[in-house]
Amino acid sequence: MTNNEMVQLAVNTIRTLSIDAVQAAKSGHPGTPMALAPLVYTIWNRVMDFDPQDPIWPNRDRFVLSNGHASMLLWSVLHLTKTQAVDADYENLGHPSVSLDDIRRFRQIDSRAPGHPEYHWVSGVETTTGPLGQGVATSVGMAIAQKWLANRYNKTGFEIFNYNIYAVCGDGCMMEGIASEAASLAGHLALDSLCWVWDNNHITIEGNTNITFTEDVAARFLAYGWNVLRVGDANDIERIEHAIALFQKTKGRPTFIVLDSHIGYGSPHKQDTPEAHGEPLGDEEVKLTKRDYGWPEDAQFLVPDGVYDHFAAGIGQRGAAARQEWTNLFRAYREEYPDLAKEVEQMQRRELPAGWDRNLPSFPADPKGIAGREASGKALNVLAQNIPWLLGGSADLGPSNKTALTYAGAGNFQADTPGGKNLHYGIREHAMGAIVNGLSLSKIRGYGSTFFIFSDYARPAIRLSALMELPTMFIFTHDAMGDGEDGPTHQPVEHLASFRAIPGLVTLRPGDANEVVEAYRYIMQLRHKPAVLALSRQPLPTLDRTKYASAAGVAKGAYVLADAPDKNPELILIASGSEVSLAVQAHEKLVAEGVRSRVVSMPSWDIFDHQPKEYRDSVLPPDVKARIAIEQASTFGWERYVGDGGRVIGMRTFGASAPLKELQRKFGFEPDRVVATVKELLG
Ligand SMILES: Cc1ncc(C[n+]2csc(CCOP(=O)(O)OP(=O)(O)O)c2C)c(N)n1
Ligand SMILES: [Mg+2]
Repeated sequence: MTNNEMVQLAVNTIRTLSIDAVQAAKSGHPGTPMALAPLVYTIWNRVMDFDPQDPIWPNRDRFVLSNGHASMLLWSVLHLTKTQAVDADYENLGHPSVSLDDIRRFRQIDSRAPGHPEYHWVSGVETTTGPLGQGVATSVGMAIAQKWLANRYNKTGFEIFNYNIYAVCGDGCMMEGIASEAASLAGHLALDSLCWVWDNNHITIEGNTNITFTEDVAARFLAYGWNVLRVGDANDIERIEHAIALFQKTKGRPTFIVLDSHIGYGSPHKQDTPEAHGEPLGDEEVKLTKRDYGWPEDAQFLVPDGVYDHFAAGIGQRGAAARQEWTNLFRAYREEYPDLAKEVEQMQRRELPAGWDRNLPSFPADPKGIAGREASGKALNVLAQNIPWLLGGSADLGPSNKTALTYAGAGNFQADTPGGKNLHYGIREHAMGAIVNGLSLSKIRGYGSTFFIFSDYARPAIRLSALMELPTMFIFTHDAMGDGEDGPTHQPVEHLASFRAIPGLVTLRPGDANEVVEAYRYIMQLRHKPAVLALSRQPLPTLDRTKYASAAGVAKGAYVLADAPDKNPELILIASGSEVSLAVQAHEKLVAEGVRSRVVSMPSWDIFDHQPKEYRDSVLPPDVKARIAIEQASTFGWERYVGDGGRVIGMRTFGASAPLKELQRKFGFEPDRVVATVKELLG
């Protein structure tokens, strides 16, 4: 067999595994794997420095399949390269990530070949994709990380981080706004380790793209400042390789490759049709297609002799050599730069450096107090100095969010200053969310920030953070009616409820400056969970912690802040954020009137729900039924804590444009109103 024949055999193995898997599952997307098999073959077997024996080696090239519906492309190459499985503790499990059996059970329960690529479920998947556009946007975060890591850790003679990021995407990704946001920023930042390949097949689900998508995509990317290349035939492996070689030589710009392809390539009746996108070909068509490929018509899940060896001789050997070379380099690096080497190692395992929480502020009691966002800025500036790889920024609201790192040397991340720790995402919240994910997937402790109301624009990426179990951080300020005169367009109502509904996401709404600090202390120790912080715009009284309980209770999600004199309450006021001090004010009045009241500060439902029952019952004794929750947000969900007999003082409508004081009066967030509700409740 000639080498060309071997290459064709390998490409057709990817195609037929994809076809057979979709056919067996009776669902899935065969057409794009059939078209892009040569591309993925080329990137994996000829280009990428990726060692299948160690899929988490830090300087590996990254591959992102943004058109995640074509997941069979990934399952095929992960299988054919015998990529190994690793667990959440980064241990190699000594067996393949995707077995042929997994592929036979494509899209079935527990198979490591699920419908779409899932990070954390299948080793070798660099990011979860499926929601179109997320993958390419995440790849921009990976490319920012590459620049930052190279700047900090590379030294003369020690290129510790010089990897490239390859992202493959389809028309859907190109249509989604998030991709435009991310591409615009990538061009501005001159991210030349980034290469996107657009599968220009003119087909989406509803038909030919002449019904929806007729813009000049290449011109758009030229305008973004990208290096734009075109390969006119997706089957031309030499041209693909050549285009990628041009990418590798291009400095100062990311590269965009337009790849003209035929969806369902080789299928006599389905090629170039929308049916090839998301339906099995059907038994007859499968046979005809295999005949076209010169494949045995009745063979299923066939990996012909020599194909595994062919991948072992390509990516296998190249990846192993690259990793070995890097490992030797890193050993020498550790001798010369032990501190930096230690950082790299800690970061890889998502550990914190010694002394990460030293100098965190503690705020004295102060009735005038300090805004949540102000306290956050102080804590963040301390943490960013203690944790070198903690970095991030805001979507153009830094001065309001107080996320700017202002200490000497923090710097701005720009094309010519890639060591800066202040990222400027621009007004691109959705891309920001994905970029934070990309940073985190690169083991940087990344954060993003905007007003809480605009978290809506980032939610799909935050949801993926939770699905991927990434320790990302989203710092949202102007968390409630504090935005006052800006009115209902700027006042979040349903946002807390919606974040609380995302599985695995930690939502925290601290009640005063010391709770803000404790929230950060908690979040920084998370290794596999994202966190959302909702912080006040306006000053909140700093509670006297000699009189009330310590803010360290934040780590339990909810805690008894102020209690009835005999610790035997007849009434419980539960509050978060700006309503904690309101509850305390009402509590003081009630206690003075002889009501046995307790105040529970509840910054996080999620954390509280994970405490042992004993603790939960000690905070909210089951026999105390008179409970009132107070929160300047949708009342949705509070029944679970106040029960049938309780009340919720919250929002049942949108807010309004007025000074905060008037809004507090209009919507009932005043001590007297709380007291009146208590009296009504206690009869
Ligand atoms: C955000 C988002 N919207 C909609 C979908 C549903 N969807 C999956 S694939 C697809 C069509 C994608 O067309 P294209 O990217 O051109 O992929 P091709 O069929 O060419 O592979 C759609 C609408 C999705 N996965 N994500
Ligand atoms: Mg398409």
